[in-house]
Amino acid sequence: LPLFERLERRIVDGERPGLEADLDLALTERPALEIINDTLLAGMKTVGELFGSGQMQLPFVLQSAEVMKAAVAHLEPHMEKSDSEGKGTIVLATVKGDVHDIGKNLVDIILSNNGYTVVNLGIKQPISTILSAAEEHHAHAVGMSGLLVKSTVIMKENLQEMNSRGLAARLPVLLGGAALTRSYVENDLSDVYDGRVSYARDAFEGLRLMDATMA
Ligand code: B1M
Repeated sequence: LPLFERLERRIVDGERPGLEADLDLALTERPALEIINDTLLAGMKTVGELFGSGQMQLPFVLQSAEVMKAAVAHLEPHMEKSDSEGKGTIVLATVKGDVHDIGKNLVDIILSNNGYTVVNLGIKQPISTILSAAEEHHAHAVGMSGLLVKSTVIMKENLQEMNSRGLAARLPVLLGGAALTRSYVENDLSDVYDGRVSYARDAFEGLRLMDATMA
């Protein structure tokens, strides 16, 4: 297979040996971010479709995710970094009950490379932990990721909790993850939080929204 198809295939097949060599080769032709966005994420999309239609079993999905993570880790040092720093602090977490973190970690990389301090709490984080971290780090925003449909319900509860703690005036919220839709966030979730709630389709929209929030 040609290089970029082979790389995409590696994600789908969860094939790690030789990954780094292929990525190094790919880097001579395309920037790191383009490799992630156009090639690796296309592979993850196929994994999702195969899994969703019952053609792929969970252990293989896990292998694909591990190859994806290794690929991103290998590419990260090659990503463009802006000179700006100190643009603000965001606490980032995957919500309670949800283990998916590839997207969240991409958001971390993109924001960190573009001048933000990111406090990445990891997966399965209850709102109490997220809010303690936000207070401790004087965060300017909270970012929540979730890929399961049940995570959208958790996000709603989290926003209600934030509202009842009176955080709306000072803590804007950024939401993302495959289970969400723009209309669910903008219509249903915005209603439960008196502060700013924004939906980011991908990590770059997350960056644009953070820039807009901090402006
Ligand atoms: Co899971 N899984 N999974 N899974 N998994 C999904 C989400 C699913 C859609 C697959 C499917 O059925 N087609 C489905 C959810 C269905 C539903 O809820 N209705 C599903 C399921 C069912 C499950 C389990 C329940 C399976 C089981 O155990 N029977 C289980 C859940 C465990 C749990 O969470 N409690 C499970 C487990 C796993 C693995 C552990 C095997 C693995 C995760 C490994 C890991 O993350 N470390 C996994 C994977 C890999 C997937 C799919 C195939 C791929 C997810 C991914 O990494 N995509 C996924 C299929 C899909 O999403 N369609 C699926 C790439 C990633 C870059 O995309 O995270 O969406 P994403 O991030 C994007 C944007 O959404 C956005 O930016 C990124 C791009 O730039 N974004 C943000 C994300 N977060 C953001 C936050 C922001 C801003 C933007 O600001 C804060």
